[in-house]
Amino acid sequence: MPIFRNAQFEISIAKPSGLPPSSGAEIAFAGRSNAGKSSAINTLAGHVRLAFVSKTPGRTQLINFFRLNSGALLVDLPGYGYAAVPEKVRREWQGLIEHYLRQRESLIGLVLIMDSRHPLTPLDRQMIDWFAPSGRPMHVLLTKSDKLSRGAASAVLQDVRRQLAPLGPQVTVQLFSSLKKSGVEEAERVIAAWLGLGGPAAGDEPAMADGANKNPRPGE
Ligand SMILES: Nc1nc2c(ncn2[C@@H]2O[C@H](COP(=O)(O)OP(=O)(O)O)[C@@H](O)[C@H]2O)c(=O)[nH]1
Ligand SMILES: [Mg+2]
Repeated sequence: MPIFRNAQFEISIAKPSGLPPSSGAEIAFAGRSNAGKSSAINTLAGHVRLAFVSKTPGRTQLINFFRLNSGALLVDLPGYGYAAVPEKVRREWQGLIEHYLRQRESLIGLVLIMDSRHPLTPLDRQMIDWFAPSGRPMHVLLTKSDKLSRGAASAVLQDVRRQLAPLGPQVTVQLFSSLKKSGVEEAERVIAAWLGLGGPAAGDEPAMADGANKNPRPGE
């Protein structure tokens, strides 16, 4: 389900006070600078430059909101961990991200982007610590998986799953590559389910089926 197709830019904010009213579901994307967050957003959106892909990491200091077809918002959080940023600026970004992850009522799920070659850095752990207490779902994209052999990628996947297992089943992890466009459907399935767009859940099936049209396939 191409839930991110035709996403439209809505607003950028630099301070918590600029946040639009909390209404409708928001899915946030977070990650270290250069982890591949903008590329992943663009890959999911099927868009070349929805989120700016830069060779100069750490430029995005804003929270950018994009409106999805379903009405939900995709929220692109500023990349963190870029060493060359002055301490004062870094504290401001972190304050903004922390405020958003801890306080935002309409935030229904977090997509955390990590470079599969350097997963779970201390700052990634910090994001997880801010967000996980909400009990809301988090999906980790281990991106740039094309840079690892199959065996190495699968070992990283197992290791990150094991390390995050104590957080519970609402935390899920997958491999992703924006270069190879791999992992797109898996990510879409997980996020569509958060938005209630994953098709009828088992419990929603009509109690009485009349035999015809018992398992209608969408699009037929
Ligand atoms: N090989 C490979 N390179 C990637 C992938 N995703 C991003 N990159 C590269 O990594 C760098 C940082 O990507 P970007 O999306 O700007 O990262 P951001 O700072 O997290 O938004 C760029 O040079 C991208 O071309 C991927 O899946 N595979
Ligand atoms: Mg970026």
